[in-house]
Amino acid sequence: MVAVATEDVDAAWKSLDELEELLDTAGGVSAGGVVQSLPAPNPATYVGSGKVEELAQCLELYEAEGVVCDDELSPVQLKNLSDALQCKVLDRTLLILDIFAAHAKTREGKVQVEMAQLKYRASHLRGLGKALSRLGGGIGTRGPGETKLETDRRAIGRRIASLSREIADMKRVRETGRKRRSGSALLSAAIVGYTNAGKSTLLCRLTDANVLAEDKLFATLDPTTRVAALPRGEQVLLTDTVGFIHKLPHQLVDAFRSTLEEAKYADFLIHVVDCADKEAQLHMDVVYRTLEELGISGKPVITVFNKADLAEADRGLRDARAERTVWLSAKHGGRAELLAFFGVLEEVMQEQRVYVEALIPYAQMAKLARVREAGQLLSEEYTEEGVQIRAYVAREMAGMI
Ligand SMILES: Nc1nc2c(ncn2[C@@H]2O[C@H](COP(=O)(O)OP(=O)(O)OP(=O)(O)O)[C@@H](O)[C@H]2O)c(=O)[nH]1
Ligand SMILES: [Mg+2]
Repeated sequence: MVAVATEDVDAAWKSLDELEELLDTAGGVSAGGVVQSLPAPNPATYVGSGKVEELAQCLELYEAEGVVCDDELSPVQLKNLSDALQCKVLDRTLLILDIFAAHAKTREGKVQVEMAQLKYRASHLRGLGKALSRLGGGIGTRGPGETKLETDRRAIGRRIASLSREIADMKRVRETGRKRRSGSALLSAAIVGYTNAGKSTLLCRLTDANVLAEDKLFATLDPTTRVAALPRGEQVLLTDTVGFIHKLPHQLVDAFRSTLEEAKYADFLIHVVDCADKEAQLHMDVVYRTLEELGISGKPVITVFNKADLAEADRGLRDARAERTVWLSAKHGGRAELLAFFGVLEEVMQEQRVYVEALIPYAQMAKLARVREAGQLLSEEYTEEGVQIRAYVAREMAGMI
C-alpha cells in the first residue's frame, strides 16, 4: 500500500490503516505500507521515481502481487506504474468499487455499482488497455455486470445510458414509496454515519429489523426502513443508510445519489459514531461534509456515541453540531440505556410537532387512530358531534385533521 502525504504525514499513515481495512474487506492481505511526503502527487507515477524503484524492491521482498495507491490514480499514473512495476496496480477508488460490487444485493444496488464502475472505466480507458488487462481476475474486477472487462468506449456509453434510464425508473418507484410513507404522517429519521459505526446494529436494536450487521466496511448498501414503537405508544420511521468514508469516490456519490439522499426527506437525523475508534473526530467531520455535499443540512441531529461498552471508548468526544448527544452500546447496552435513548428521541420528535385542537366527526374515527399512532394525544372528549381532541401532531398531519 502506498500513499502520498501532501500535508500531514500522520494523517497519511492513518489513511493507510483504513486502506488496509478496505483491502481486508475486499479479500486482500496487506504486505506493508509506504508513505512519501510530496507537495503534490507525481503526475506521471503518483510517487517519485526513486520511490517507484523502492516499491519494486518491496514487491519482490514481500512477494506481493500488486500495489494499492491511497488516492484515485489518473489513467497515465495507472499505466506508468503498472508498466514500471509489472504488477497489478489498484487505487482506493477501485478497491471501494470492488467492495460495493461484492455487497450489492438488490437490483438497485447492483445497477448503481455497475454505473459507478463503468464511469471509472470510461474515464480511465485512454492508454489503459494493458493496465486493465493486467488486472486479470480478483480484486478490482468484480462486478454485477459483465465479468469481461469492457474496453470499448462506445459500448460503455450505451450501457451507461441504459443504466441511467433504469436508475431514473427506480428513483420514481422510491419516490412513490416515500410519498406513501409520508402520507402515514409518521415522523421519520435517517440513521447516518461513517462506515462500520454500528448503524445497522442500532436499527436492529430499536426495531425488529433483521438487517445485516457485520464487521465489514460497507455492509449496507440498500436503505432499509422500519417502524420503531416508542414507550409512550408513538411510532417513528427509521431508515438505515449507506455508510460514508474519507475520500468516498465521486463516481459512487453520483451513482448512489438517490439512495444516499434518503436522508434528505427525513425529519431528523440519527448520527451514529463509533466512539471507540481513534479517528472518531475525523469521521464525524467526514460525515458532516458528505451530508453537505448531498445538500442535506439544517436538520436536527441526535448524535449517538456508539460502542460505549468498549474499553477504547473516548468519553471526551463532543459533537457541537448535534442537538442532543447520547452514549450507548447498540450491541451490548442494557434496557435502561435504550430507554434513555428513546426518551431523547421522543423529545426531539416533540419539537417537530405542532399543537392542534380539533373536532373529529364520528364518521372519521380512523383519523383519531392515526393521531394516537403518529402524534401525542393530550385529551379526548366525546361530544354529540364527534370527538374533541387536543394533540401534538406532525406539521403535515395538522392540515389533515
Ligand atoms: N462492541 C460493540 N460492537 C458493536 C456495537 N455496535 C455495533 N458493533 C459492531 O460493529 C460492527 C459494525 O456494525 P454495523 O451495524 O454493521 O455497522 P454499520 O454502520 O451498519 O456499517 P456499514 O453498513 O458497513 O456502513 C459489527 O461487527 C457490530 O457487531 C457496540 O455497541 N459495541
Ligand atoms: Mg450497515
